[in-house]
Amino acid sequence: MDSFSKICADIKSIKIQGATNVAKSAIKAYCLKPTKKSKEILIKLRPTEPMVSNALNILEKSSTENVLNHFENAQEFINYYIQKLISQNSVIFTHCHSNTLAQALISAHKSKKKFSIINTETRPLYQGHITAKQLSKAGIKVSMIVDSEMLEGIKNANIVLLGADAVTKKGVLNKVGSASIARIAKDYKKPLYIVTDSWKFSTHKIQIERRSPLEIWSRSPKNVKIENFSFDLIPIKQITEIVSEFGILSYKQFIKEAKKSLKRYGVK
Ligand code: RUB
Repeated sequence: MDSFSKICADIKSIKIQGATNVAKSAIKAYCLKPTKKSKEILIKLRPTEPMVSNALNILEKSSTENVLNHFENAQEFINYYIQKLISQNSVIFTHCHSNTLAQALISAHKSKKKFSIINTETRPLYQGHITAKQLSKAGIKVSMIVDSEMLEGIKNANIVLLGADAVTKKGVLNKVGSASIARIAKDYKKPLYIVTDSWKFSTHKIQIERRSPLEIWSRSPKNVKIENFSFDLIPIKQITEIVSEFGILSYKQFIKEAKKSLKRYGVK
């Protein structure tokens, strides 16, 4: 298998996981084979990740170095704003694995902010284990719960922080379970912040990826239908604010800034 195909296979099989890692790897793959066809292939691999098409479109008008610098700069700003957002001794609830959020939490911990995490294991692929490993290795206190205990977890937290796969005009798409988390957070009056790079914004219709039923049950009875939606939508009204490289903004303000910034690169 050539290097381009290897990266594609790793993105498809979720070995490469999380919107930003997927977009960075897509850039790397495209640089190995910069053709129209490879761009199409890369965009189709993970349909709920508009950051891939945004980054590839921007790459046509900018250098690889500029694109990669964007990711680093955005992360640094997000680290700064997360550090400001988190109160001392707070309990933070999160779900799945967002590298953007994990890096920001590690950075806040390094700057002496004290907090602890409650995170879900995140069935069926257990990305919550990645979050728990990264954060605990950095010295952050982590409690892991099964997904179905999310109500209790949110009740015991002060704030909910989630990553994003896509930010749309209707709301945020993130790992399946995020919509339930947002509803529960609203009920318990816990603030919910989305932590994201603005390149995940899209005005296009985003398809929700359905993955193999085998991820859920490899030897299920023939007459059992298994639904494996990978993401769900958090409606705008359940989101307190968005933390991005632009700051901690209302949904409306974030969209305005994201549109403006993508327009500068010629992305619609
Ligand atoms: C991962 C997921 C993450 C976002 C954001 O889902 O939903 O919250 O992708 O990640 P999956 P990041 O494991 O199916 O890719 O902040 O790293 O961009």
